[in-house]
Amino acid sequence: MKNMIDKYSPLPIYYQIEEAIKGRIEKGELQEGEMIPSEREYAETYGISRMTVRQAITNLVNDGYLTRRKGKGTFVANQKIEQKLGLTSFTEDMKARGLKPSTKLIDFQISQAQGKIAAGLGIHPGDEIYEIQRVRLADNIPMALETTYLAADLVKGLNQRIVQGSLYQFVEEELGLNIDYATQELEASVARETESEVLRIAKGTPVLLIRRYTYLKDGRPLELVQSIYRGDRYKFIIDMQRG
Ligand code: 16G
Repeated sequence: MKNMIDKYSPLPIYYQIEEAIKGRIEKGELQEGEMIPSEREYAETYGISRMTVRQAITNLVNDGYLTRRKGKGTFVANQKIEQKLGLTSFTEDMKARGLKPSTKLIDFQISQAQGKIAAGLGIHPGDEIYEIQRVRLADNIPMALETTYLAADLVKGLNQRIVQGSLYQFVEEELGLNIDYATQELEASVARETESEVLRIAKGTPVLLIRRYTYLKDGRPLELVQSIYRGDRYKFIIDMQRG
C-alpha cells in the first residue's frame, strides 16, 4: 500500500490516499463497521502531513464511504444498496442481490377511498381499498417503510399472510394480472418519529421519499405506494440515453 502514493504524480496526494482507501474498501480488505487507522498512522505510513490525510478522510466521509464517530474514530460505513430504477418488486430486488427479503406488517385494513387516493386508483370516493403498511427488511435490516393503497375489487382475496410475502407475485401469479408500467417520484426528506422507530434510525436522518403509481397492461391503476427508504442504505440509479 505504501508505494501506492506517488509524490511526483500530478494527482494530488489527498486524492491518491482517497483512492487507496476506497480500493481497500471495495476489495473487502477494510470491512463494513471496521475502524480505519488514525490520521497520525496514515501520516506516518505515507510520510505526509496529517492535514492531507484529514482532507482525504473528510472527502470519503462526505461521499458516504466512511463515517466518523465522536470520540471513537473513523469507521467504514455500511455500503448502500444500489437499485436500478425499474419496475421490480422489493422481493425481486433483494433476491437479485443475494439478500433475504422479509416483511414486518404494521397495518392491514380495509377503508374507504377518499379524494386523491380514489382518483389515483381510478375508483369512486367511498369505494373500498386496502391500506397496507409494511416495513421491508433485507437480511433482517429494515430498509424501507411502505404504505400501499389498492382497490379492494381488483385484488380479491388479498390477506395479511400474502402481503408478508410478495404482493407482485400474488398479483401476477395468483390473480393473473399483467403489471405493466409505473410512474415514480423521488424526493429528499427526513425521518419523522414513527419512521425512525421502525427503520431503526435517528429522528431527522435523511431518507428518500418515493411515490409509485403502478398500472396494469389494460391501463387500470394497480397501486399507489408511498415509501420511505433509508438514505444511508440506498441509492437509486437511473440509466439515461440521449436521442
Ligand atoms: C417495491 C415498490 C412498491 C411495490 C413493492 C412490491 C419501490 C419504490 N416500490 O417496494 O411499489 O409495491 O416493491 O414488492 O420500488 P413485493 O412484491 O415484494 O411485495
